[in-house]
Amino acid sequence: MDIRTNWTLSEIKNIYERPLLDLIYDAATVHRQNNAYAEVQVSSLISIKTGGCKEDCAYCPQAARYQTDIEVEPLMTVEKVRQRAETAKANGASRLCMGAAWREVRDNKDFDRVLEMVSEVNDMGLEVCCTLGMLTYEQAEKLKAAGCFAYNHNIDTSSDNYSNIISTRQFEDRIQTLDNVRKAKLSVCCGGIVGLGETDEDRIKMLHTLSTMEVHPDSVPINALVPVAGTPLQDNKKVQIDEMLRMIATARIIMPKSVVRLSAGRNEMSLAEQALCFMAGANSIFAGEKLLTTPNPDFDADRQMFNLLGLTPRKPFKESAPVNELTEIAS
Ligand code: SAM
Ligand code: DTB
Ligand code: SF4
Repeated sequence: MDIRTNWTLSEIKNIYERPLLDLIYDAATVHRQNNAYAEVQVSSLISIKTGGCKEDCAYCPQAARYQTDIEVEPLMTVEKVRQRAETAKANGASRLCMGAAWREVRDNKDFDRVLEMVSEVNDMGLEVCCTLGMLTYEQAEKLKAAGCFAYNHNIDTSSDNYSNIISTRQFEDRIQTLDNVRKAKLSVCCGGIVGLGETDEDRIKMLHTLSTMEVHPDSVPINALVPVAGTPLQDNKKVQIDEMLRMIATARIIMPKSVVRLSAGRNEMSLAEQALCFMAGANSIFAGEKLLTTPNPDFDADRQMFNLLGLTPRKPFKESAPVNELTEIAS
């Protein structure tokens, strides 16, 4: 199947609005044609620097300006990260994603320590992903040289809705960082959140932005908002399973070879609901009892789910380079 980067909004809308079972069936078909559909990538998250962030992302418990329950923690030691990586590896994770509550990366001792963490974890045979906020091209190159495999930087919502959610940076800033990441030949991980109060049109526009990037993101996390007390979105309505399914299935159809990650929100989902998400084309999860600051199913629960559904965890470095760069792009 051709990888298209010229999707129109109306094409995506037509897919997104199909009757739900037809949409899931079509997405499952695309998934089986393009991917080893029973293989699921297992990533584990570590919050290497928690809370106290200057930004005002309305969903985020780590923004300093909101009164939330999280404990602010300075940058972790390399040794602690190594221990956490060991546990993740022993539990079948192939990727370790290190998140920092930073607006942007600064060229200082903290960044040097992150580079050390990257190199240690890479030496353990795990794919390393970082999510550290905005990044220059030179910083992206340094991460790559240290052994970083992927960089996560979400657009979160549509460009139209962006300023309702975040005022301390612009949508364009995100796109600029993503360009720097792609140019440094890091695997690009970029997706968004459902449940911020956005309309279906915003969701379709967000998927349009992702699927019309010059090269599709290699992985696309679809997060359901985890409403956290103290944040402006604490009382938002719980995301329903049909909303997640429409997002995952549409993402699968328009970005057939990207890894689509069923991300935040799994703690609130039944096994049957998650099974439908895998059927609709999700082929990655975050595993381990915590995401960054909020609860997630533990490794044991996911092992049982994989056994029951006949899923297997994907081995690290299955693709030695960003998957979408290896593919011819149809115009
Ligand atoms: N500070 C960096 C940044 O913003 O890029 C990296 C860490 S930040 C916590 C990574 C992503 O987590 C955000 O872009 C957002 O998509 C997701 N996220 C944060 N809080 C969330 C929540 N309460 N529910 C769902 N997703 C959330
Ligand atoms: C992504 O898209 N989701 C992850 C990861 N990338 C960094 C983060 C989810 C965070 C959920 C809220 C929390 O645990 O703090
Ligand atoms: Fe800071 Fe990232 Fe949270 Fe925004 S999402 S407040 S940038 S940690």
